[in-house]
Amino acid sequence: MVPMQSFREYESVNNLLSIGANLVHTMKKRNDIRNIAIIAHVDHGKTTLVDHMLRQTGTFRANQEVGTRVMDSNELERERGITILAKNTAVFYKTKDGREVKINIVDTPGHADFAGEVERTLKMVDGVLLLVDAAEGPLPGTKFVLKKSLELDLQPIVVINKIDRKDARPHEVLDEVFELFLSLGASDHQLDFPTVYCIAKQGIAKREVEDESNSLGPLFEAIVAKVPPPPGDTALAFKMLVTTIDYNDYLGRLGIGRIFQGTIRLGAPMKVVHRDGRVEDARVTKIYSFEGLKRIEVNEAGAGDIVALAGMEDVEIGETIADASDTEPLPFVSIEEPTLSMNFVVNNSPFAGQEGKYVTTRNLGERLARELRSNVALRVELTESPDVFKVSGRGELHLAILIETMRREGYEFQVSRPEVIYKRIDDVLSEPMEHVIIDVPDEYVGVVIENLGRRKGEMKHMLQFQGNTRIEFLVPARGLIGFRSEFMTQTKGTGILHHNFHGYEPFKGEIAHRTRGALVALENGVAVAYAMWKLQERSTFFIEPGTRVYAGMIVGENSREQDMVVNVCKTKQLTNMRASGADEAVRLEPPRLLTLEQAIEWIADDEYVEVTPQSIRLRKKYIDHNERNRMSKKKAELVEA
Ligand SMILES: Nc1nc2c(ncn2[C@@H]2O[C@H](COP(=O)(O)OP(=O)(O)OP(=O)(O)O)[C@@H](O)[C@H]2O)c(=O)[nH]1
Ligand SMILES: [Mg+2]
Repeated sequence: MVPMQSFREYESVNNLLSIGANLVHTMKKRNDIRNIAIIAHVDHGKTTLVDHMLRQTGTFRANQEVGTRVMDSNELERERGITILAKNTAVFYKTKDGREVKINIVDTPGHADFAGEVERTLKMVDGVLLLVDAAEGPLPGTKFVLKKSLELDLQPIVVINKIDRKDARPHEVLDEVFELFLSLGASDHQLDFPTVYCIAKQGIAKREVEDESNSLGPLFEAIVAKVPPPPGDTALAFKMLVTTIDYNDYLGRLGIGRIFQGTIRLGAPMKVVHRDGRVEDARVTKIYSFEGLKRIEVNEAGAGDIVALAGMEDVEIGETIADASDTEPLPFVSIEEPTLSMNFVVNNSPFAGQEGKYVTTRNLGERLARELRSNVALRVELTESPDVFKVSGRGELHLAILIETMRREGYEFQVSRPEVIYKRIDDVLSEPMEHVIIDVPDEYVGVVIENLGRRKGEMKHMLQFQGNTRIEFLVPARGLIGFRSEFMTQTKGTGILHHNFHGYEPFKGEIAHRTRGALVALENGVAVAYAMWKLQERSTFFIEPGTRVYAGMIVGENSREQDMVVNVCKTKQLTNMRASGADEAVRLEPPRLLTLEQAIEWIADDEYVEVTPQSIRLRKKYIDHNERNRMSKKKAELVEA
């Protein structure tokens, strides 16, 4: 391990460069540090690559049992096998010529809904590893993250990953990547990117596909050689941009970011420059530097490095921590606006308060306010009703992950159907559009085109290769709600669907949502197999026998368009059959138990999903049958008028 004193060392780049480079002359660089982010479309292998970067730089003991995707440390990340939050780590790499270089690495999520995580963290780095799957090639996510990093003029290293795949086509994919750079208006200097071929899963990197290699050495060498060292004048007044917030049970809030200039020492008085212009006093109580999966306490840290600071209770993402002598804030990146919103509503169902720990308006409001402090792409607005918060994010998954996280923390609440966020652009009503790429076996092309056509999708390209077809569409974001599950069924699980935010376009007209009505429970009670059996010909159930239900709760889907009120609690008279629970005498179709995301996609405007630590229930907003009828009549009259 490298002693922390090495932070004080820096080399000025002017020692290395020719004397003619006057501009760089005054800019000191930390040649012992490189700061990189790993960016890609979802699943192209970022977190797996980080595993091996950690392993090959001695992060783990020789005989230590280490799992895969260690950076995906939170529970939902592990369950879903995707990265949700961008995270920092660092490794020390010894170059071929014997220098020790600290490489700060940001592992970013590839899923479009978490793109805000990529945007906020790119300010920390000087270069990016753009991973591209050697078989899939560049996909919408690749384009999005590349565009963001080209805008910041970060040095790209293209990593063609998964060259071990049977269907790998690394050279073609490299051409496609080059085309993508061109289409994004990359400068000549950006087009001159270095390329590395990888099998992240085995920890192998090569400069040419034919090369022999059994390590990531060539990748590390490329990082050290091609990514510019961070500017790092440790003699200037201290300034750091906070790009991540973390919590620590003992220390409270930690601000994580890159030190742009100067040096910070433990206990030093500092100013927090808030985004609204307020300047607040603070004192640094702990300084951590990153090393593998650990954070190491240090007494001081200098420009160019990425550190975590404790002692600034009120600091937010995008704010500057600075020395009193120069409180001019550092510029932050702009984060793209949310495209989808949902109402989070205090639970007022008959079962309210029975399963959750935090159920009040105040609980919900405080939790959402806390979320805003680190979830930069999220927005929360108050509404006319104190019990309703309008929460906006970058997609269904972005919001679903928040809902799932809160539910696991003990919160109980209801959510409404997601709605896209419209905008008036030049006085024209406009809506968010998604760039969709679909790969399907040829036989499903027809159904997919038909389905997306109904959803106002516009086909842009179609390409056939070896029995598969790749089709590109522009589809209104609202048309994609509920599409994924239909698509999976229609293509018998063989289809692959990718989409990313494309931009706003004029409103495309009405899109029909659900074609089937809800099956609504008549009265409070416990669902009985016998009653369900009598109804199952005309419906699909979302609950199992034995489930507690309330009047107005949705228990399934009707095969017709209208809602149908049913009595699922009615027991058979005359016989001595058991009143509830599974019953051997009746054969019930297995219910369609909806996941949180499926429930959110399914509900209509007059329905809620009720979320508690133990249950996901669907319900009508108006659970009283008479009131509901009155309200829907009123609505129909309004529409007619
Ligand atoms: N065949 C092959 N599979 C790989 C390789 N690298 C990663 N994978 C697999 O690809 C899948 C996705 O890997 P991750 O590392 O989670 O991908 P990611 O880019 O971090 O995904 P997100 O963070 O969710 O965007 C896993 O099943 C990996 O085992 C490789 O070099 N070859
Ligand atoms: Mg990942």
